[in-house]
Amino acid sequence: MRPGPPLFPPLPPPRPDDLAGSTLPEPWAGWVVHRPGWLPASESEALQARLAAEVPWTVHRIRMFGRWVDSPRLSCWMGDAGARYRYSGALFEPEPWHPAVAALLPRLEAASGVRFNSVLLNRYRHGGDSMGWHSDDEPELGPEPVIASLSLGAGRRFLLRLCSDPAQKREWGLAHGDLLLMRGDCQQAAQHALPRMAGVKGERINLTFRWVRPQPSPAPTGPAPARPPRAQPRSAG
Ligand SMILES: O=C(O)CCC(=O)C(=O)O
Ligand SMILES: [Mn+2]
Repeated sequence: MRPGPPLFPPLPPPRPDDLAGSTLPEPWAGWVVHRPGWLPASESEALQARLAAEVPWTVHRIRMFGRWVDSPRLSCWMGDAGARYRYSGALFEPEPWHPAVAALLPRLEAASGVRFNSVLLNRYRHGGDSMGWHSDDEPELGPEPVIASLSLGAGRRFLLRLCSDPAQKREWGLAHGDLLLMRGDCQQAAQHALPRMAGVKGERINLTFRWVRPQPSPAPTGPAPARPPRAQPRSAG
């Protein structure tokens, strides 16, 4: 594990370019920073191809309405040893850093103003893969986590809605190489989702970098284990 990051990194001060050109009112403007094309296209292409081929992708089993179900995408939890993550009723041990992701980490940290010790990778095989409404509000992320999300591949819609009034929504288009930061009390006050998009044929990989408080070893009674992906690509939920 790398030495010495604070348990809960402070919120970085807004940078001059964070709000430049943003037409969003508060609270959205304070929650989300979108930097289109943050990673140059040639780097994004090479990274996407490497990650698709070399990451140990699995279908995470998640708890929904009291049942264990396959999540509708492929995933991989990666990070420092001890950066375990409890998510949708399951506890995930981190895979070791992929060298290409580790090489990116200092740039992500410089762009975000905080340290990260882990990343959730999600692979959306086509427009039928998705992520439902949720907040990244697990206790090990701390009270106001800064989450840096890097998108590679097919463009997809990213939605945010208020917990107090779900009809109030905002939408961002996330394209190849885009960086999106979520911060402040975004995870307490809002939920986000990556909806299905019927017309999208291409694949997308998304990496959400986080700082998780290192967790003790799990009790022997674990949740349903993740399993390798099936050959057939379509999934329902
Ligand atoms: O794929 C995305 O853009 C969102 C991913 C996400 O919300 C997550 O990993 O928690
Ligand atoms: Mn999320």
